[in-house]
Amino acid sequence: MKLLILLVVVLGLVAAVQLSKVYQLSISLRGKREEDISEADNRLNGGAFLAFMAVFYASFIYLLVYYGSYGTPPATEHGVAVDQLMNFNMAIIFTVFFIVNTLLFWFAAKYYYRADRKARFFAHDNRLELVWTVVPSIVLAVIIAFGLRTWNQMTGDAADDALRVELYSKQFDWTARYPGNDGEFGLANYNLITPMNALGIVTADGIAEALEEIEGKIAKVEQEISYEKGHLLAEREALVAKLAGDDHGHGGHGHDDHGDHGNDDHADHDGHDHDGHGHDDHADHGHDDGALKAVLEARIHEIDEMLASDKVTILTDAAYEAKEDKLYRLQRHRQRIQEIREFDFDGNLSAWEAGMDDRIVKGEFHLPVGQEVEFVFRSRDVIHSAYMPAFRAQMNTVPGVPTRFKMTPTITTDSMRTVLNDPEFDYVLLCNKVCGAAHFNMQMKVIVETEEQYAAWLAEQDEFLVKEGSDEPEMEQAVTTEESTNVTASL
Ligand SMILES: [Cu+2]
Repeated sequence: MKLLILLVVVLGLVAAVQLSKVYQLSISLRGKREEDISEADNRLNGGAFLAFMAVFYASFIYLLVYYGSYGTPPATEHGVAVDQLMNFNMAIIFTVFFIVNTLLFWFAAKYYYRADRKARFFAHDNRLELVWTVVPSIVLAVIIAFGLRTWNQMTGDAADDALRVELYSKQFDWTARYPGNDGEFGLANYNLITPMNALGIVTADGIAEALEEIEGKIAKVEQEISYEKGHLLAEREALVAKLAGDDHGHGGHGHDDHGDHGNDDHADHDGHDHDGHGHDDHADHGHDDGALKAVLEARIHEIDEMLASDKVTILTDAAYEAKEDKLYRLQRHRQRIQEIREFDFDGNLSAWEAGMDDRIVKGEFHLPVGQEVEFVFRSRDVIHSAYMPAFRAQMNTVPGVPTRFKMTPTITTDSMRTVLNDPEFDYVLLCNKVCGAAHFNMQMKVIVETEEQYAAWLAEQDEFLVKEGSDEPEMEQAVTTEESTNVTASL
């Protein structure tokens, strides 16, 4: 098969070479030079330019008609302004686009080369320069002013009674968080992220649990390191050599228990601060050698037992180093958790308690119609982009840099289904930043509904930390139940 393809390619090349030879021969027979092109050829090329323009415009208009719309009317207050801004910009762009391209292709067709015609030499014109500098400047200034006004509408301060929703992105899904009855989001810290606490919400229990988990990991790695066979054997060999050869050693090298004694000795010698300690010094020395021997022997015995136990590990040098690195990282992680400090909101509500009644939802989240919503965005891993096309809203989510914007939904999901005559329609939150392999599937359903429906839905959502037996969460739960009965009553 490959041979066949190769044959076709080779024969094709041979044919092309032969054809070009025939062409050159025919030119020389007609007595023309190769670069002489007839007027008929030029006219044909000019016509082709016009034909291309027609196809170009037709495909452009086709794309515009089939893909040029969001598919829904704007479903937020600011969305109307965004659409106006978009239409205004597009009107300017299309006008310039059609004028420039028409001139380009039409001139190419009209002024194709003719031997008896000479182009006018035209180097500079101040008025022309002025026109094409000033006009675009004014147009751009208007676009920027209009754009900034709309941008400020979306990103300005939210009203005090605005609903606050946090959208949290990670590869590859979204999580929404509602602040609960206290209206405050609990503090979050990425060091506390565990399978049970995907947002890393800070609570006293959460910190205790995270510490416990990490202590377990540290102990495991420490054991793997201390039971490494090669290192144990090397240590044993060194200890045996020390026992045999170095009876008068002053110690203080290698063993913790003994290190203290050694240090005391040094302090006395260096500081000349005897004050009657000289006596002790001698006693220590006498005691020292015997004690050192005992300690060394104890350690050797310990090593023998470790080597005999089933905990013993065998690691390559690289694996041993990797374990040490891992231990270092875990210890640093533990330190960071220990460094998380408590603070209060407005002097009364502790940030550690604020998170306990937060409601965390996945898959879909709900918004009440006509109520201003302030979104706060956080990201765990890479930059994602929260895109809600029907709301004409988009914002990057950046690890370590919370972002935000506000919007007021104006059309419920039900109304939009009626408007579009599509019972399947749903608002969506999409990731609009190519963030990895499953980026295409990173989405969350958004339901816009009446205030009552929303309240009923919210009441059904679990609070982050509801634990039987502890006071506060129980109280919170009582409030929730009360709230949901109110809702039922009002329905
Ligand atoms: Cu993403």
